[in-house]
Amino acid sequence: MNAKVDLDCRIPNNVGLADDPKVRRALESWQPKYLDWWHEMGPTDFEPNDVWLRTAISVEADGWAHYDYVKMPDYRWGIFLTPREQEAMIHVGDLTGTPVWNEVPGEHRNALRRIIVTQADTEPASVEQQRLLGHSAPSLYDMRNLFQVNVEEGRHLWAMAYLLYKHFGKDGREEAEELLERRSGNPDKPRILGAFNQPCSNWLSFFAFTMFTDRDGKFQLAALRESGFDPLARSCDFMLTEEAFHLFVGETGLARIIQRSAELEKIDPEGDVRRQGGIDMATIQRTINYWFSYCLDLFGGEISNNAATYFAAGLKGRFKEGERYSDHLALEGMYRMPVVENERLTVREVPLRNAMNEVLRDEYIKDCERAVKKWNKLLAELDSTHRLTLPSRRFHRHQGLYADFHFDPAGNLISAAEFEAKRGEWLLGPDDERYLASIMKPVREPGKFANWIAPPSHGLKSQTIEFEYVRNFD
Ligand code: BYC
Repeated sequence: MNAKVDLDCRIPNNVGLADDPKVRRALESWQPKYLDWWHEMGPTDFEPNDVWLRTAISVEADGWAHYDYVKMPDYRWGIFLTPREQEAMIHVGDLTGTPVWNEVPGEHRNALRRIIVTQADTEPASVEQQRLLGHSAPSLYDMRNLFQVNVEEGRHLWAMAYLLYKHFGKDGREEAEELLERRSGNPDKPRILGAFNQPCSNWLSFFAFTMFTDRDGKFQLAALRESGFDPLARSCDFMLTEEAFHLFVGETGLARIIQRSAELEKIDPEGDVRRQGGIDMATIQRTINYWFSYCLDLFGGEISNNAATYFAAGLKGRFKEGERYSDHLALEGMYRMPVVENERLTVREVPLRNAMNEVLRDEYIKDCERAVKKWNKLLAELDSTHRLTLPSRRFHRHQGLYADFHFDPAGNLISAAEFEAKRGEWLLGPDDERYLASIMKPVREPGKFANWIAPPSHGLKSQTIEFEYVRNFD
């Protein structure tokens, strides 16, 4: 059932495309449309540059990636599924203990298509959101990381497009085409999920995006890796390998900004970070509040019939379902959830299956809290009195139970007027955007970094910080 890695054909893959002419031809006809999309919506102004990129070339734990200079349009976007050693069993929901599906079961076709299309849609969306950031990159190191993230999101789109072409016939073909037609932030043909239509126009937002939004990706992919639909589970498994680097970019990028801000605060006689050309802690906090709250929405409603159905049918599991849980039916438990009733917060018990979105959101929040703790430790080490926090899960929500109400960052119910009065204090806004745009001038000398961010502790792979990660500028 595992095909060998084929790197010499038009679409590198380990899914046996050479022996599957129908799907191969379909994907080969999608390829030029994908490239047209990349030439229109990718980081187009950097197409002539040589970028020192990682390319996936196999699925072996050691040596799955190759590093070299590549021009982005020549990147070899491939399709790789983690191989199965033996026949796997469904381990989520009502069919636990029966063999996984290698084909889509008719009764789950619509649900699976919807999940795959939603996942797929986020990949090109993020490339679109980030397409102009190369112009204001704080270093060649960071510019290269941005492009690494971009090409790999493109590869994740390929992974999902393959599933659509291989398993969903005519509908799959149409969905794959539409993935290249929707546009982030376009009111007439927006991307599917809210966070993927928000502008990401500066590097503080880019690092918050890779920290918080890519982290939603980590948890959604981890839930889909538990799926009874084996090709989806195996695709997501391999995508997670690449995703780890994107999370590193976000978490360490924010840490480097926080470090530099603490340093600049000490340099300025009045502790005014902006006067020193840096990013003050209040702006960092507003950025965290903004992106974290939009990303909480990506987990869907707190009480969700969709989530219960996906779990029952074995389409989506919990984070590390196989390792962490012994009861894979989840028919018994209840989840205690704060809800608004009669204009006050009260706790309601929800059957566990209906609370699966919330169970996954809990894991996500825990992981984000871990990172914030690390940043605060760094602030303490630098003798800064500032501390960063995550806002309450109820703050600034657009999906689910809390979307119709207003809460302060501590999670207290407040009026719409109170929220509006504080919006500028709590959330990244136009004044911040203007200031951030004013300081984010490109730095392209190898080993040099913009004033508002500290250098990383080391270079990438075997390279130094001074390495020319992107070259061949006009
Ligand atoms: N925005 O039952 P509900 C990544 C809709 S990120 C807009 O509450 P459900 C990446 C929902 O579609 C990971 N609409 O939620 C990161 C439904 O609409 P319909 C992406 C939303 O279905 C960075 C209605 O509200 N992967 O990989 O249980 C860079 C009620 O839905 C939103 C996935 O998302 C929203 N935020 O859960 C690159 C995994 N939330 O059908 C990549 C696949 C909900 O009534 N997706 N709605 O019209 C899923 O599993 C689920 O669709 C969701 C929603 C978790 C998103």
